[in-house]
Amino acid sequence: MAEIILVIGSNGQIGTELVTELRRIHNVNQVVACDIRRPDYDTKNAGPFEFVNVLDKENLKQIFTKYKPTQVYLLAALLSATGEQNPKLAWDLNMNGLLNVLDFAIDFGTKRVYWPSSIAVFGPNSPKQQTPQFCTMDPNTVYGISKLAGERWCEYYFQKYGLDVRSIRYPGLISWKAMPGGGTTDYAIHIFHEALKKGSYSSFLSAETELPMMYMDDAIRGTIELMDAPEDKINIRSSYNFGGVNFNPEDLASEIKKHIPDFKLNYTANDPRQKIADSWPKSIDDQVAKKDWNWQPKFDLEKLTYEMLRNLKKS
Ligand code: AKB
Repeated sequence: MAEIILVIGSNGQIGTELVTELRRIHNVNQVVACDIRRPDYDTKNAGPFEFVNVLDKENLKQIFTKYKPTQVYLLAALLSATGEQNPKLAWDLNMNGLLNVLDFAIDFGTKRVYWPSSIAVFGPNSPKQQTPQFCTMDPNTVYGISKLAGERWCEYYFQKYGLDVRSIRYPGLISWKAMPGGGTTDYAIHIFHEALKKGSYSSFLSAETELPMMYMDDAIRGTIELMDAPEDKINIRSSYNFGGVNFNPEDLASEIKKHIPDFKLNYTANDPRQKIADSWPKSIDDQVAKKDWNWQPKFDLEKLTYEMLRNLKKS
């Protein structure tokens, strides 16, 4: 049976690249981009596009009725920093959006659902180094709380209804095609834009704030590899730890200086995102993903920096 794939939240940082890659792998018309905003490309040439608001059940039902998707990727969410500015909306979108999609996936016989979790599920009492798959989890942002609750719902729907839901705990994702949307790790993208434009950047995270990060090409490849893995290999139905590269703003600046020797990094004090970053892991132990579905990142800090600067210069 031909796959019909819905990508909900298709205009965001991940959606933009995931839709392109899925359309490269499948027939363009098998991948339906869905978002509350019109994309800024010509939808007629690019493939099907639908307006979808995951909180509007009637709208969602119409889309499921029209396409009867075999796979759904649900990416629509409010991230850690914007979530703190509007906690109730973040909870509503991140939680009820997920439950609506899980329910329609069951009603319409969708084979497989992907939903991203995040390193934000960990908190101040989680181990900071090589944070394991299973450990204390006490997230203190509404985003982290919603992701942890969402993980439990995913596992519940798998166990109770047999729905094949798969998930990854993304670290900060570094990309050049679309801007990030209000996360704590966004400094690691802004720094490249400002380095090329102004030769300097003022980081809202302090010099020693080390966080798990990943180049978008790795994240997209890993996501599709997880979705393509045989069902009997998937032992985690909450969400998989997923490791790429770990660095702090100073490490990143040193790497950028190899290409832009005069680059200057300054720091802005007292940004609320610092407290969020301080509660997150510095590195992730992803041996379960490696064992279950052969996860292997390809981009280290050197390669990621080279690719970001090279692509941003061209764009
Ligand atoms: C954020 O910073 O909120 C996201 C994430 C790590 O999930 N990039």
